Amino acid sequence: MLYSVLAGGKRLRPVLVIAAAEAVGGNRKDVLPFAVAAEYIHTYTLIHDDLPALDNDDLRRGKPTNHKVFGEAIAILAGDALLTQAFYLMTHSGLMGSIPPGKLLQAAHDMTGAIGTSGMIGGQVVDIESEGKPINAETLEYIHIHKTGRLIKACIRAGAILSQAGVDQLESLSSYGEQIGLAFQIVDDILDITADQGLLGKDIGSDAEKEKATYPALYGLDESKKKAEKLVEEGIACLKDFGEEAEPLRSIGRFFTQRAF
Ligand code: GRG
Repeated sequence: MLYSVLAGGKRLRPVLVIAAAEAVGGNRKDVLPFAVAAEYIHTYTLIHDDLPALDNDDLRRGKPTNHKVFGEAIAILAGDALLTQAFYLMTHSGLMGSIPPGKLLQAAHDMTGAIGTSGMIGGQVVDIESEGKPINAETLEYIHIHKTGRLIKACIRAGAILSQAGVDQLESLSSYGEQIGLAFQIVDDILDITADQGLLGKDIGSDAEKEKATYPALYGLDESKKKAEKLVEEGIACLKDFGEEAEPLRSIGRFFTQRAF
């Protein structure tokens, strides 16, 4: 568990929890355990996604994948344990004493929906079942929104919910999260083709090798880039009623399309 969590990574999901909390007047210290839980959930998906039965990748966060170092059995258990530990943290009212328990429950419940069968796992299942098959734009969008976008959106919603965002604020932040979440996976597809492997820290070219459903495969690189940029623009526009306090969210959105890793 420590090996994969401490291997590095951009920490985007916990940063989004914190940035969303601060955008609605919350405090980063108050939401920190929940933010850590988001990173645990994300790291679990990476460990499992890299397993031989799934993507069978050798490199992650610039290091050999978890199963390459510890074997498959321990990698499976490390992922399971990170997911379990995430729920331990998300519901830990002792560590988040300033947050009303009802808000903790709401954010944890929301997160559960985002990463379960009708969220991330659902997207991952359709992704696996689509390998090597021609798919349409609608199915591709479903895969990307669910396997990647839902967790990103849930992190933003969690920061806002825990910091007692108003209904309109939560609505705007959710829309922002939907747009940038989809953009993030489109850019991930692009980087699998164009990135420098050393900088990216994971295997490149693996999507094409596995005949994965990707935006570049369906639309080409240029059109995919345009789509991601448009989504980020639209996402940032959802923050129009926020002031300076949402500037980190706007910058993160821009980073999603400008990133090289
Ligand atoms: C349940 C067997 C089983 C497997 C689960 C849920 C799952 C596997 C996979 C989720 C889908 C997934 C891994 C999507 C990829 C999301 C993505 C783009 C990850 C890379 O995120 P970055 O770039 O990574 O933020 P770092 O390393 O920077 O944190």
